[in-house]
Amino acid sequence: MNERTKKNRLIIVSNRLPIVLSQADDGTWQLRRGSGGLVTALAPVLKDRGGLWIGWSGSDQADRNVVQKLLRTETKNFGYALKPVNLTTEEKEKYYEGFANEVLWPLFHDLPAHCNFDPEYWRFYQNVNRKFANVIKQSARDSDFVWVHDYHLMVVAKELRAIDVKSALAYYLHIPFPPLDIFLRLPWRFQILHALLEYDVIGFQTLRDRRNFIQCARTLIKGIRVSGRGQVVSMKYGDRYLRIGAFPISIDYRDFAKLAGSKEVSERAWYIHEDFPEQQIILGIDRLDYTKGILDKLKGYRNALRRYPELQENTTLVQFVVPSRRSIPKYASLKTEIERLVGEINGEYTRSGWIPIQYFFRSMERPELIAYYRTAENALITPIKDGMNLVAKEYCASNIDVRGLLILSEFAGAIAQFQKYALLVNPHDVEGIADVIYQAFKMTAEERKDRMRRLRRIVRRYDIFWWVDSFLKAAFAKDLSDFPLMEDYVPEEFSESGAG
Ligand code: GDG
Repeated sequence: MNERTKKNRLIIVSNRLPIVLSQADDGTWQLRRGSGGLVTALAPVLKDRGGLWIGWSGSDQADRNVVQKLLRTETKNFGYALKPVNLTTEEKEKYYEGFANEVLWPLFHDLPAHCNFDPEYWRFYQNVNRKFANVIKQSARDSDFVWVHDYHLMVVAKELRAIDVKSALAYYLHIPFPPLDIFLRLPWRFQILHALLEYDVIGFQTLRDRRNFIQCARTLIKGIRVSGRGQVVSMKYGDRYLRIGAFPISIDYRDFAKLAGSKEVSERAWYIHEDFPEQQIILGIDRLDYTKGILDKLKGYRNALRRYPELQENTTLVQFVVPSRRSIPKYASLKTEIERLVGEINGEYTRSGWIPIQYFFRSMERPELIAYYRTAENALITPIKDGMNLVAKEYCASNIDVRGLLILSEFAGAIAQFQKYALLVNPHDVEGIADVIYQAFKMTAEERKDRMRRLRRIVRRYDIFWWVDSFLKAAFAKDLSDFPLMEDYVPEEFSESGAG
């Protein structure tokens, strides 16, 4: 990191603070530290340079004075300060569940038919983004580096500029950026684009997302000029220059690998396999979400059982669906559909002593999750569109016995780094998924080992700490030629057979 990057204090802004609030039986509220990859990566940077994390506490039920007090007393050992943005129940419903999750989420995952373009949602989205901006202004100094995260907060920079905040403003989008024809459907397309262009640095997961963004900006806004090649390019907008880059997010590789080798995980992994003697496990772990292609995966597996009977009694699909966003009707009905299909497939193929699909609707503690990653011979990940997909990276990092094979959708962001060594599937191609499942079943131990070893090498090299570092460097580097395309990165390539 160069000298300038060291000087600036960092303000991280995300929809949620990195904490979990919960209410005990006696009604008292408790706070614990969140555990996601983003916190793991950013906490040391925040501690190091001093800083602040701003976000919503995640609860509209807890009294705001109680939240304030908990934040004051329970986060002393975090090493950085946390500052809440309080949301009312109506704001939660219309900004978060409404605009973020019923408009931006489906649209940016190429599903405009799932969108509910309610103008009331848009008004709330702007108001809440303004609320965030006002909280940021209370703390921000001109020399700070404010780093805003994700689709909930796209217009914060515009609000900050409007109230004369002069800090450097950066933005990272964790989900895909849609192609022009899809983005055009958004009734507020101009407002969103203009607002995004108020940031100084914008990061996307992949080159494809960046290209979509640049194409939208060039088409809808006059006078945009883009120069440079490589991972980070420069965009001229009026008299301002922005930096636009592709930074594939990642995980703490070492932490996953270490936990995978722990006694607790090793024992759990052994017990898991005891339940499936002489069988290959095909593992699926997905949040309940229509973007994750869970139904497509189930149909693909059913087709595989039908066309390749050898897979019957020799494979089991272990599918975890992790509860998520259930107050949104589309999610509740997806759950019903998944469970109907699982029932249908199990009803058709179950034999005495063998059930084709083991289905769980719950979340897991980390050791259990990692034990499944470690022991499953295959991971089957079939999103119809995904910003990155960290499950794919976590599976590789945890696969310390190097026996696992990754089967991954062509539409997950992770494919740009993994396409040479994973087996690729198009989630819309039921027979193609089936063929690849059979190909995986037949693959030799040596080929599996070779592929997994190379995948692990990529995840180890480009881990979450690399991600933070390269984003910050891109913001401050004098010369963009410091950012050639990453090695191991294949921008876009489709092979005719479909299979890796
Ligand atoms: C968004 C973008 C992008 C899942 N089940 C359990 C559990 N998990 C953890 C996984 C993983 C995370 O949740 C899921 O991350 P993904 O990347 O797969 O998907 P999204 O939630 O949709 O995330 C995505 C990501 O943001 C980061 O930028 O990659 O494209 O959609 O870390 O481990 N963790 C535990 N128990 C579970 O049951 N402990």
